[in-house]
Amino acid sequence: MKMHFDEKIWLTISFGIIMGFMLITGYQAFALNMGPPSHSETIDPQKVDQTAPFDEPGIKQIGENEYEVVMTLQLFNFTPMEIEVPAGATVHFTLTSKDVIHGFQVVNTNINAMVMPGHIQKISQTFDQPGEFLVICNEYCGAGHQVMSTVIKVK
Ligand SMILES: [Cu+2]
Repeated sequence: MKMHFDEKIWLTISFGIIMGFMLITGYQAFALNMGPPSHSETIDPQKVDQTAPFDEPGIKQIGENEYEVVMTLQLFNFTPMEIEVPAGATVHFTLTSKDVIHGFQVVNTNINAMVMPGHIQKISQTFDQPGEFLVICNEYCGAGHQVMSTVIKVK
């Protein structure tokens, strides 16, 4: 196969860029231990009900207009079912799954997280506007996936 000299140069540069990215990503992942934040805390998925804080899922006020929501996701619902916070509240979600991979997406916010069994997912959000925010599971998790939803009420 005959190849132009220009083509060889571009192929070499492209290959070099790809290798560079792979080396940088590999160095960050393995040498600097920079994984996704959800990987920093793990839990035994068989013992979620016995492990704090998931032994008491619910909503807790932790500051002036600041709340912590400890939530478990399971086929096919969210626990707690009802979340109600005042407008302007900052909510820190601590999530884990009791069975398979679920999604935690809050419509009209930037929250869109994958919730995996064995891992603790943390995500914070300030709800400035009152309203009802639909929460859906956006990872296909089984036959009842389409009914897996709840609502966050901001009053
Ligand atoms: Cu689900």
